[in-house]
Order: sequence, then C-alpha cells, then structure tokens
Amino acid sequence: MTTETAPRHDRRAATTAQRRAQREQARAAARGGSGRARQLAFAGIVLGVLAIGAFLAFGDFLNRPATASGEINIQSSMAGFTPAVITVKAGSTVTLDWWTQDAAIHLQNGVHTMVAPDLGLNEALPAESSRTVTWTVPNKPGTYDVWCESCCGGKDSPTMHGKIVVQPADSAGEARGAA
Ligand SMILES: [Cu+2]
Repeated sequence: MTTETAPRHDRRAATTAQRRAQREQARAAARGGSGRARQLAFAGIVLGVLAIGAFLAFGDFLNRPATASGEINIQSSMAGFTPAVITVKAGSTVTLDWWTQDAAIHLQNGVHTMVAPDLGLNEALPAESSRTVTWTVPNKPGTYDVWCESCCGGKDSPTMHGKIVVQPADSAGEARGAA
C-alpha cells in the first residue's frame, strides 16, 4: 500500500512540476513574441524616419531647379508681368509659359511684348492667348530689365517692367543650400 502511494504522490508532484514548466514556457514564448513585436515596431520607426529623410532630401532636390531652370509661368496684364521678377541660370534653356487674358482692344497692335535686348528676348503675345517661348539664357550673370514695348506706356512705364535675375551657372544650388 505504502509502496503505491509514494509513486502516486511523486507522479502528482511530477505533473505539477510539468504544468509549472509548461506555464514558464508559455510565459517565455509570450515574452519572446512581444520582443519580436518590439523589434518590428522599432524597424518600422527606423523605416519611417528614413522615409521622411528621403522625402525631405528629395523635396529639396525637386525645389532647386524650379527657381533656376525648366518651366516658368508668366502672365502679362495691364498690371505688368506676374511674377515681376524671375530668376534663371546662365547658360540654361528655359521654357517660358507665357499667357494673357487681356482683350485685343486694350493692346497696342493687339499684343503684349517681352523685350530684354541684353538677354536676346524680343517676343510678342497675341491678346487672350498663351504661348511658350524656349529661351537659352546668355552666360551673362546679372539683373536685367524686361518690359513690354507695345502697350501700357512701353519701356518708360514702370508698370510694364519686370526683372530677370541671371545667376551664375553653378552657384544657385549652393547658395540655396547655404541659406
Ligand atoms: Cu503690354
């Protein structure tokens, strides 16, 4: 009799120990799981930071050429050129997206013009129209007057005057970067 109770007690003790071990294992597995979740969360944060950094770097890269080359939208009206100041890079080829809503009756010869003799610009824009002017900027850094000769008082009118800033060929990006 006593020989049988002892093993039964041992078995019960063994079962209790097994259950305890299983619980420990389960707990360890749960800890391991949350550890992996933390690692994933950390990796996600790292990727997010990298993505934001890349976006900022790329966004800045996109902004740079917009001021100095490529396509520039310009409106002519009785109020003048909008924008009144454009900035371009010496030696670059620029597309001027030039448009007006003014009717022919208001315009001498039915056109606005864009004249900047020092920069090789002498273009006409018919009333209520748009056109593109492909212009290769001379390699002459500086600030130049541009005006409309056909109306609004011509060259002597302060209204129909704009400025074209020609930046040295390779300084624009650095200047922006330093600012
Ligand atoms: Cu004009």
